[in-house]
Amino acid sequence: MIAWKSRPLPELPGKSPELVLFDTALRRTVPVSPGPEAGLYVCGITPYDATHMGHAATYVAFDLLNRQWRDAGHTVNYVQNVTDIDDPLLERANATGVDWTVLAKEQTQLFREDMEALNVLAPRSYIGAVESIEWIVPVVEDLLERGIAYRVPGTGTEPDGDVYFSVDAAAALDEGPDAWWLGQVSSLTPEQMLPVFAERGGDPERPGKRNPLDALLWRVARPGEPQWPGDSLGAGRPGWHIECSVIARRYLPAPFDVQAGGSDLVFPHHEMSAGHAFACSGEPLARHYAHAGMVGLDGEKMSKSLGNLVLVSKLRAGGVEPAAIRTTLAGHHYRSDWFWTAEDLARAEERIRRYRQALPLTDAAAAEHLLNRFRLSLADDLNAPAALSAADEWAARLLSGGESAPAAEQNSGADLAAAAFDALLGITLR
Ligand code: 5CA
Ligand code: ZN
Repeated sequence: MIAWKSRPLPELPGKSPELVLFDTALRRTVPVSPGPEAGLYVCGITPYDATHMGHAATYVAFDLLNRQWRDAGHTVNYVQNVTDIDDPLLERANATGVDWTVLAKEQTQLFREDMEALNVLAPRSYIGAVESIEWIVPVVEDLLERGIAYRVPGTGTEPDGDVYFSVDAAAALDEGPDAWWLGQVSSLTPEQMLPVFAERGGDPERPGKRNPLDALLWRVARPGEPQWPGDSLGAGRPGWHIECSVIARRYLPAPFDVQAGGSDLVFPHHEMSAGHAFACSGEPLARHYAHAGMVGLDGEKMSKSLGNLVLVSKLRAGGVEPAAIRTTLAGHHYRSDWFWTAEDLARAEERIRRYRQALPLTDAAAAEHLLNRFRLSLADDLNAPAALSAADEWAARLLSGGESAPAAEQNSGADLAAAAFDALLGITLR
């Protein structure tokens, strides 16, 4: 698929220190030490109601990671998928009488426009589930041959032949330091996993499964559902976790540096994607797992299924500046759960107004100090709220009067400060 367009990244003098990041699987902050090229996979949208503020928060969070890495001197191989075939997309298409391919195309396009407006750097590879089916089929065939996957017999309501991933067979493969076990990413016990699995696309009650937590790899064709050739699997369509696992392994080295998404993906999605990858290759999928907190509205998680959405495109159409949306998001630590409010947006608009007023007043030394504080804050687990606090102090000092630098210096200071906001926080002040 075609991604969106990145805006040019302003150049900054010097560079960021190496990043320390909270790793979900290890449950602590760890130094992340990529090679010259860092690898990042962020789970993309299921395109049926894009882009709400929760999506925006997650993609902006990992855009900070992308920017931090680049400023620390790495190139970044950033990969993102689009789940352009899955049950929720088909359900929405059926409920609204829209062709599912049209719905997916429209919503993916809207998402691209929102990402571009929010100054999110584009992935190098932007890959749809549909275009990955031909790579998924041989992987599932291989897992079947090796006894790590199995076919489930039909019932009165379900046809014969859906293929499931055996979590027990995968966990028994190897006990080496790189081995996968059920709970490696989420640290949940099987008892804790069951209700979450049922809530997030799993089917623990499906008769014929060896373990209720086994995940769907291939769903054989049902009448009226889209289907693709599956060679020995029979026609059908892929499960969700194998999609990201196969795309990530195809476009990134093994293991790559960070697998990311919202915290609703920790289990089962990232747990199973990691399990699939290890079962296929004997290597871990990723070195680190990072997750953004959930954004809610009016006391509930913002979600397409609940319909309590604040859409980026609606705000933009209503005249809200994308930089103000980014500043609102940056005001919350990426790992915290929080609720979107209009007051918060208004505070961000006020912040930007002050930053813009302060910009022509800054001298080079104040701008360098600000850049340094941005770098230290972001290298410390992407602490954007701390970066904004530094910006608030910078603006307050300049706006309270007193110092004003000579004209020539003012310009270079303003250029540097504006470049720091843009390159590190993605906030465009001018
Ligand atoms: N296509 C799958 C991932 S492979 C998916 O989860 N799609 S999604 O459209 O539901 O979500 C897209 C991204 O936004 C995911 O990373 C998800 O974790 C994140 N996300 C969804 N809802 C929220 C929310 N309320 N707050 C923060 N992030 C969210
Ligand atoms: Zn995913």
